[in-house]
Amino acid sequence: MSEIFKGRVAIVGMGYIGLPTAVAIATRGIDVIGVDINPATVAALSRGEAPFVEPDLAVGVSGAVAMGRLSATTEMPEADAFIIAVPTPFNSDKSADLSCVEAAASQIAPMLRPGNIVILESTCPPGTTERIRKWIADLRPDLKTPVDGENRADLFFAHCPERVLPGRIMIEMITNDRVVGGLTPQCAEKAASIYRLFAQGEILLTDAASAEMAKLVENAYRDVNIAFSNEISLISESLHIDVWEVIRLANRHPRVNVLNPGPGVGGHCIPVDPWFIVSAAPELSRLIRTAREVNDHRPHHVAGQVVEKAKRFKSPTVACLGLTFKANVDDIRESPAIEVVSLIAQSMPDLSILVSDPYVSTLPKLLGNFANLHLESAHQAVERADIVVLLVEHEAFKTIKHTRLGGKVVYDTRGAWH
Ligand code: SAJ
Repeated sequence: MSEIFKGRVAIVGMGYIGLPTAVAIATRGIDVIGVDINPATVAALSRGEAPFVEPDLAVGVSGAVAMGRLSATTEMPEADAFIIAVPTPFNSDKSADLSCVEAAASQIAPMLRPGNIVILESTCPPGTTERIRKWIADLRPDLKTPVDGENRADLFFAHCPERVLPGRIMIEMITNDRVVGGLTPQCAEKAASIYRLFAQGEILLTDAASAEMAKLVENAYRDVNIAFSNEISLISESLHIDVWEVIRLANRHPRVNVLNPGPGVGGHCIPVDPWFIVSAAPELSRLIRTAREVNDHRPHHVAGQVVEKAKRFKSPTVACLGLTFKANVDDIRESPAIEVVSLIAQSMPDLSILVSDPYVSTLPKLLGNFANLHLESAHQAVERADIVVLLVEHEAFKTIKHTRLGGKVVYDTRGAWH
């Protein structure tokens, strides 16, 4: 029979993954302590408030805190299970920066007692769960860790990669299948007992390295497919063929599903994770590397197109709609839209640029220093613009009436008005 988890869970990192996971577990009647280095995050959670926007998260946080199941702290507590959900960006050479993971492991180490489990949710290169075991084994020689698949140990280690889509996190957290990779089968089974508390999808047990690689493959798969559509867009543009029409037709084939071209690939996952595969096997990752390069080039191409269009006017005003990394979220991390706007502003200092995003109330740092750039309401920006560039297909923009765009040059990088 499957083990049922009882005990207390500490989740390290109260971000886009850690906090929704905390809510999902706390709502099942388990005590969860959220740990974060940011005192403002901890203060917001302690008041029962979510520190960022994600559908249904705010109500989940206030409910879990009011029930007394979810609390937050900057200090590592004692617990039965520790889930690490901290950022894993890349270094300048595109290798993974595991400093936050290592810091979390070293803070968890002194709190560990026999029977505890440490679960890594952050996306990491293959072998990281084993590295965590080693870091902790060095700090706690008094506790036996599972070496070489040996089952008898005091501590358990697993990798359970998150795979929820921003904008649908609270739903996908519950409904997605879940990959649970243990350093030993016992580790996997123990980790699964936690995910079974809330996951309605299937729990797929495996080893830690396969789980680590599967997660990277998921995001690289998406990146390669978006690169394909971005390349089709470039080619269609050069042949004066409407790419949206091409994709619409091609996708009527029963085994074809071309994704949407756009101004580039953003967020903290897809532009980052494929590099972990490339740096693990540089000689063998030609397609994955090229896809990254194709997608990274997109903002430059889109900005170049806008500049070309602007040159046709005497003193043009350009409205750039959308700053977040994708539609209907407030997340601006690695946003290609911001890069596009910044590239345009740099190339044409005399151009008047009006930017608008219903999820962004102050100009992001990268855009703060351009004298020719202002944040505006979408209504005002469109009204005053000669050129309207749609960078993010927020619902609020999709409903802009076509008549309001009449007489303007429209560059819809997302095909939302097609
Ligand atoms: N994008 C396109 N064209 C498309 C689809 C997306 O240009 O057809 C762009 C988006 O605008 C955005 C970027 O790609 O800038 C990434 O967006 P996304 O919606 O594809 O993915 P994320 O980054 O929000 O979430 C991904 C998801 N991974 C996969 O779909 C394989 C999610 O399930 C992961 O949990 C998440 O990464 C993560 O945290 O790793």
